[in-house]
Amino acid sequence: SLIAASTSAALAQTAPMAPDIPSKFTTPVAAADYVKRVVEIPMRDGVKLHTVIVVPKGAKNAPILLTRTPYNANGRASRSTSPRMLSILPQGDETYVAEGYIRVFQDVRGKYGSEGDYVMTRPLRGPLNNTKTDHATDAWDTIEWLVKNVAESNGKVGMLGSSYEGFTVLMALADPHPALKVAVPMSPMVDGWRGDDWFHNGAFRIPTLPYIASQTTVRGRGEPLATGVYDDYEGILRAGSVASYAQQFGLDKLNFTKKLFEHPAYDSYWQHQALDKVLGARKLKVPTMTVVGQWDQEDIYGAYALYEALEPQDKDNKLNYLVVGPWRHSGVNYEGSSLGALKFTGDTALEFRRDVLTPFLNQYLKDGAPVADTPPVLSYETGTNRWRHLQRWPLACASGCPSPVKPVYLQDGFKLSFDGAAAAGNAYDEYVSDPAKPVPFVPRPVRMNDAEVWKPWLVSDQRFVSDRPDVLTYVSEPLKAPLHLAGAPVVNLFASTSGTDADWVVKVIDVYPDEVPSQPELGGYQLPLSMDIFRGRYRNSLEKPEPATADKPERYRFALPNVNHVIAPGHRLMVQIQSSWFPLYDRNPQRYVPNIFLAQPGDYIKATQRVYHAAGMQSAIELPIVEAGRQ
Ligand code: PG9
Repeated sequence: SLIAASTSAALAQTAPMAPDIPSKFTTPVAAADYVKRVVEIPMRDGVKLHTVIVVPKGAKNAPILLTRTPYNANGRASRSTSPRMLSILPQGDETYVAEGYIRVFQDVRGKYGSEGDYVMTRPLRGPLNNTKTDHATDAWDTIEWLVKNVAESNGKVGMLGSSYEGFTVLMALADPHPALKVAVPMSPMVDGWRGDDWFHNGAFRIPTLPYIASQTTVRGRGEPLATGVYDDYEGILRAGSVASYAQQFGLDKLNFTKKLFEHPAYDSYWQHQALDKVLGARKLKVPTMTVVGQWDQEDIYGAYALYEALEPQDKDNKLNYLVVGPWRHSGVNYEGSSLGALKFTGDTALEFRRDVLTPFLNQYLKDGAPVADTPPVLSYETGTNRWRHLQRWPLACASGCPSPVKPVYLQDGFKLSFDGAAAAGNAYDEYVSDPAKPVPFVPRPVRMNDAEVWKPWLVSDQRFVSDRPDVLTYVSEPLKAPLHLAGAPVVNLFASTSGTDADWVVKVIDVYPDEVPSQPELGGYQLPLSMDIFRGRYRNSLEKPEPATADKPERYRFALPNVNHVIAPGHRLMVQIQSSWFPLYDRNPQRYVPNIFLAQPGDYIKATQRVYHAAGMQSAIELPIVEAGRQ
């Protein structure tokens, strides 16, 4: 036949042994709907920063959205190899990219394609930085270059990004270029000691160490630690201390590890870097929408602290906005219809990006765009699962909020009650905290690299520890009416230790009814609403630690993370208390040593902890309860 003849003719022209890899080959590409330019932008000190600019084809007078990253600008702008701009950019960009934005990613100084030295979360020029450059100047110089050199731009720039990329947004706000018209820091790192990435209230977060390995061993992406132990609980415990774990992988030789080990307390090194304080003391000129997830497992502290610090400058509600979704860390940029066992009323992250974020960006960046209807605070109220448009945050606090706080007291018999009179019975409950058997933060085996465990861990069912002998569990009667919490619970603990230092982990939990017909696996679920750790040595001063006196009850007072949740009737309120949370946090040796990073094996001792519920020593959690009708 004709086909057979032409096939064999064609075959005959290609010798069987003709090499199959040509010396040169270019794959024909379908016409892309964008143009990608890669440029090296010079900073004021001559250092060039590697920058990827993606322009929609045919764009004119288009606004620019800039993200400054330590995570590889080339990679951030090539999610796939598609001819479509929406497909090559990150999933979270989709809603606004569809509106014709120019998208720019830039490697920060010293990372990936950029020249210069990398300094982890480089401090602003000032007491900790005596050079002429920082992230504020680098953002300034970059924006200056972009508006002058990107011919398709309308001269207006917005910055957005999550986590470290949110931190670089805040840095640009320290001295913003006049073309920077809007800023959206998402899950930003604000204070590495108080409650974001490195420490929480002085307790060290061990995942910092592999992060240091991935970020500071090489200019590109470092190798994961080859631990050789499947269960990180076992591997980290066996090392004996954080210092010896770091030594095992040579991380003690890296400067950022040294800086951490030299600054265990909240000294001037940390205070000067706290961006809520730094930015609160400067004039806020750029409309800023700070975004965070209620269950942000990496940066749960900073967004609220920043909002609070900036709010006094925004009497007219025109500059300082807060958005809280039912999300994990950076969850705003992904699919948001569920988190762990929790299911919401649709893709909450997409709803926010489409209905609130995009109109907000458009208002400030697109020529002639309408004013967006942006509420001062947008918060997803979990439990009832509804977005709430609010005038302020929080709704309940010790003073100056629509509702006051209301203490719930720990009572004898492991009860919780709003009645503050100490019930007859034991003056305290006690447990033995053994550093050789720390309480795990998720069920073992603990795989710190398992993203499926890490991302939703802040909503994980707490039943796996509630009956451990070293966890105190207090629970209320089933609620008769809904209980709406909207703010930060404050722990007010009267407690003693037989050692000379102790950690206190406190959890506020919503206990589901015995059966939940609509989602049976939630029957009896212990849903953490707000939980954190406090290193006892800092009870009187975060800067100057002090040993505890063995067996003497003392007051430990600290705020837990913010929550906006309604506990439904029939559910019960629970509080759990324990003295370790491993291996997310390093163990407190429980014998006071000046620097826990340098603790020796013999310093780790068992201690008997007592939590008091006696007259004059009534341990309580001050709850931000919204009184009916007071929003
Ligand atoms: N949480 C990460 C981080 C932020 C800032 C400093 C260091 C780490 C992040 O996700 O980028």
